[in-house]
Amino acid sequence: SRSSVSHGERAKCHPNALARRLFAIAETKQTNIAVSADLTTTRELLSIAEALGPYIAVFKTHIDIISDFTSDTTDQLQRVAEKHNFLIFEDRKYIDIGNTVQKQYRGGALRIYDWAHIINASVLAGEGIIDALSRTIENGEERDRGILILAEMTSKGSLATGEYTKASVEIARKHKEHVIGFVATRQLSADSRSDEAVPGEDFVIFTTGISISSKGDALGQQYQSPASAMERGADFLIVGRGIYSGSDPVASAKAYRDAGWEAYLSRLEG
Ligand code: BMP
Repeated sequence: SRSSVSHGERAKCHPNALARRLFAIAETKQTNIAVSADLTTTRELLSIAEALGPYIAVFKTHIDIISDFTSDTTDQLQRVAEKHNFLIFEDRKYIDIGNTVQKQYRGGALRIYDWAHIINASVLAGEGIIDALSRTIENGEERDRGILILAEMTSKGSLATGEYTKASVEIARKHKEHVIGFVATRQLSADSRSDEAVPGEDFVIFTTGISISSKGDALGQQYQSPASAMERGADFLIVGRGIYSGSDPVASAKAYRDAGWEAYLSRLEG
């Protein structure tokens, strides 16, 4: 991530076409919000996508929690994504041997490759998982596909730290054609202004565990504020219950968008 550079600049210069598209969306819609739409029916999923579409850059799904899933669920979601110009991120967290994740990504009942622009994977199983997912992208017909490496987690006692997080960055550096960045709580590779900056490297940081009003939940989730996450180097803020669980999700989405965008602008000036 290059936190001192504008989304507009990154939209022009990023080597990956999907990342360019992502930054262009952020710049055009003036939002760095990814809503985590953890809803459990097709009707709720599509209605929140339709309502929040104008205020978000990315729509994050857990498609395996939809109780009435059919291919129509994701066909319709793709239409809403085109209408409101956002990307779809399936938070599948692939974590298995290469041969298995290729089947989980490309096939099965969910056919995630067909409709999700962005997926994520853990490197617990080693570098082969990223190789396998990259090959699925290379052998497929969709060009706008990208991978995020799950480099850290926000849950209490997370073991995704230290050497694991370091290995995440090293593996990402070897797979820059398809790995566009990380799910992490902070900047992981050097800022472009620092001496350690790697020329041409521009990983995108998606940060989960964001709330304006809460510090955590009863099951170990830990939150930080939009301003704190942006200060630590986030590029996109993933917000779930903070947006969809209140009485007015649209008003909440606007509040998170404003907070995230204001923090982004002050970082640019800083
Ligand atoms: P919420 O904002 O309601 O706490 O939801 C957070 C979302 O981000 C969930 O979909 C969860 O699966 C995901 N997530 C997380 O909370 N922490 C992580 O470290 C990684 C995640 O993907």
